[in-house]
Order: sequence, then structure tokens, then C-alpha cells
Amino acid sequence: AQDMTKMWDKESAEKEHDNIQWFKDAKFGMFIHWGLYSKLAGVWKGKNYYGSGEWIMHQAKIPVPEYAKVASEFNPVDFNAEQWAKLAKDAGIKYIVITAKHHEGFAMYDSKISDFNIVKASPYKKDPMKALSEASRKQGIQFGFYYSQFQDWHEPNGGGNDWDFNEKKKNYQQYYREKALPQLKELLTNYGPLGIVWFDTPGGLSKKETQKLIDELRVIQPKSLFSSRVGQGLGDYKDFGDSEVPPALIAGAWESIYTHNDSWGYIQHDMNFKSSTQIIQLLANVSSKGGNLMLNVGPDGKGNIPPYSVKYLKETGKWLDRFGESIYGSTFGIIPAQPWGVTTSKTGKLFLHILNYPKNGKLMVPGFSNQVTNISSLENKDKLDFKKTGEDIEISLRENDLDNPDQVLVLEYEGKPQSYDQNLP
Ligand code: H79
Repeated sequence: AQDMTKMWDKESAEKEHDNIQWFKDAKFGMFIHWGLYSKLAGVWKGKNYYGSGEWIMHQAKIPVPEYAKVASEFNPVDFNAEQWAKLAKDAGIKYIVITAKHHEGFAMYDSKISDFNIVKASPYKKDPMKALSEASRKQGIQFGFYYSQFQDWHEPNGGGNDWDFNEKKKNYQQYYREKALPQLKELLTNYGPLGIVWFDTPGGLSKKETQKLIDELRVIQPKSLFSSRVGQGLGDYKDFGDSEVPPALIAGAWESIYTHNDSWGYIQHDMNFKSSTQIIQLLANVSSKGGNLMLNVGPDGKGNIPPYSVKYLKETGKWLDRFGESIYGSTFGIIPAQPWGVTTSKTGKLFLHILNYPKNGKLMVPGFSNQVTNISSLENKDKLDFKKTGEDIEISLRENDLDNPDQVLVLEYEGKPQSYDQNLP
């Protein structure tokens, strides 16, 4: 795996895209991995695979012609774009990024560039990306595409497939010219305004060539944000490694991406789903460091989102209905993580996310120099008693309304705050 933290440079972070604000405010995105691998569901020739369902072609070294046959059986008759978008809305999701083409090389949309696509090669014959792009926008959700720009195991000149093709004899430039770039242009041209183009696992291009790729796409949709995995330190916001939260505050726009269970693509024998409490705590943790969480769901080959994803996402949405003010539009917490939890901020307000309820009912906020005017429950506005001694605040919690692990308090204060991280603006 590549070290994604090195794929971003200060230069890019400093000149921000002029359409970056919606992304910074959004905080919670939905990643969707959906392709032929969803139909295989982690099983090939009776053998179970674990890890990343979308890697099964690679793990089982399935030859291109054999894998292509899966397309002729891929018929997601249960797919319902309105339902997916409604679920995202109910979950409090603000943007969706879906795999238009993953490393397997199969286009999940109507492509004129390659016949290896859902409309041409599958009995389904429709374009689910068209439907989902429209349904998402109808719900007020930003829509974007994941596109694997370098790895393409279907193509003799694409990256990654070393069991059918000789990696040394590949002409990556030709692959970029004939497939990746033209398909990206299709996606940017035919699906309305895209919030995000999400690249992954770059390769085969120099910095100059990567910049040229960006420039050629940028003219089609100047407002779309490109993820940092376009490579060479370029892109409009930073992505960390898969399922990685940075250890401390990060300046600028960034995102952590997480699987819901242990896989991106659907695996029928993976039931290790994060509960809504875990999702909420992850979201609070990422927000407290200034970033977004994009949580993945892996629909199956029929087009159904796994029931546990539906359940836990809806529960997360219920929590966001109550406490969303502390997440959406917030910036990093101005005090570091505490034994009881983390904080997020807005002008004059510090939100205290209580992830571990202190046994003695006393919540300590250390090192806070500004004058505090009020501390209350974000949910019912009930005031809480507190004592401030120097820069240390002791809040008396009330057992009855603070007995679960995802309560939020709001601390209101006067004056300009100081961040504990002096490296940040
Ligand atoms: O789309 C998801 C992954 O498929 C993709 N990025 C996220 C968003 C990705 N591409 N490459 N990698 C992740 C790193 C590769 C990890 C691997 Fe493995 C370790 C490939 C083989 C060993 C994971 C575990 C996949 C198969 C086994």
C-alpha cells in the first residue's frame, strides 16, 4: 500500500479551490463501492475470500475473459436510486461518491469508450449512475464519481493485472489516452455537475502529466473537487490512507474514508459492521480534527444495501437530527482530545462530545482561557453548573440526561479563541 500522507504537498493545501467551502461544511459523506465484484460477493469457485471484495479478481487471479462473463450475469433488478438517495438523506449524508469504474475495469455507466460496461455487457441494460446522480441532487446531496485512473485489470495496458499481462510490456500512456482520460471526460460531461471526482492509486504519470490530466478535466467542470489520490501531491483536498484518521489537527480540507464492515465491495460473509455509536464516535473524532468522514456502503449484486448498513445509518441520522449543529459547518476543536471525548468549534461555541461518560459525573475542560458565559445540553438547552478555576473548567453532569455515550454539550464563550495547535492558522 502507498503512503497517502505523502501524496499531498503544502503548495496544494495553500491555494484552495474556490468551491471548497461546501465540502468543508459537509462533514459526512457516503462512499459506495458497487461493481461486478458485488455479484461475486467474496466467493469464487466455492472459495471464500475476505478483506476487500472489490479485489477478488486480483486475489483469485481470475483471467480477463472469465471475469468478463460475470458481466453477463450482473442484473441489479432491485437497484432503486431514489431509495439509496433517501437513505443517504435520512442518514444525514451531504455527499455521495460512487465507483463509476474500479480496478476491475468495468464501467458502471453507459460508456461509448469501452463495451465493458453495464449497458452493453449486462442484461440490466440501464445506466444506474444516471439515475443515482439525479436522485442525489433531488435530495440536495452533492454527487461524485470514484474512478480508478491507473489500475485497470481488464486492459492489457492498464495497471495492476500481472497474471494475464506482462507489467513491463505495458504502455500506460496508451491506456490513459485511450481509456482513462476519455472515460473521465464522459463522466464529467454526461452526469450533471459533479461535486467530487475521486481518484485512487495513481501510477504511470509524472507530476507534469498529472497536472495536464487535471487541466483537461478541469475545463469541463471547473467547480468539481478532485481528491488528492489523483497523485503527485496534486488535488483539491487531502485524503488519508484507507480507514485512517490522522493523529492530530490537519489544516485545510481533508477526508477520512472508512469501510462500514471490513470490506469496500460487498462480501456476503462479512458481518463485522460498525454500530451507529461507533459511526457517531468516528464522525465526532474526525470532525474534532477538522476533517470529513466518508463512510462506505457495499450494495450487493442485486442492488440492495446491506440491512445492517441501512439500520446503523438511519440511527446515525437520528443522532444528527439532534446534534448535527455540533458537526455540520464546524471546525476542529480548540482543545485537544480528553479522556471523556473530543470537541468541535463554531464562532463563540465549543461543542463537547462526551464519548466516555466520566464515572464521578465531573467533566473537566482544561486549558481554556476565554470567559465562559454558558454551558448547556445541546439537545434540550438545559444549563449545567460549572466551576472555572484559572483556565480549568469543571462541569457537573446530570446523570439522567447524560447517560449515553453520544451526548453533546455546548460551551459558549467570549473573545477570540486560541488553538492548542499553534501551527494552525
Ligand atoms: O477502493 C478501495 C480499495 O479497493 C482501494 N482504495 C479503497 C478506497 C485500494 N486500492 N489499493 N489499495 C486499496 C491498497 C491495496 C491493498 C491490498 Fe489487499 C492488500 C491489496 C492486496 C493486499 C486488501 C487486502 C485487498 C486485498 C487484500
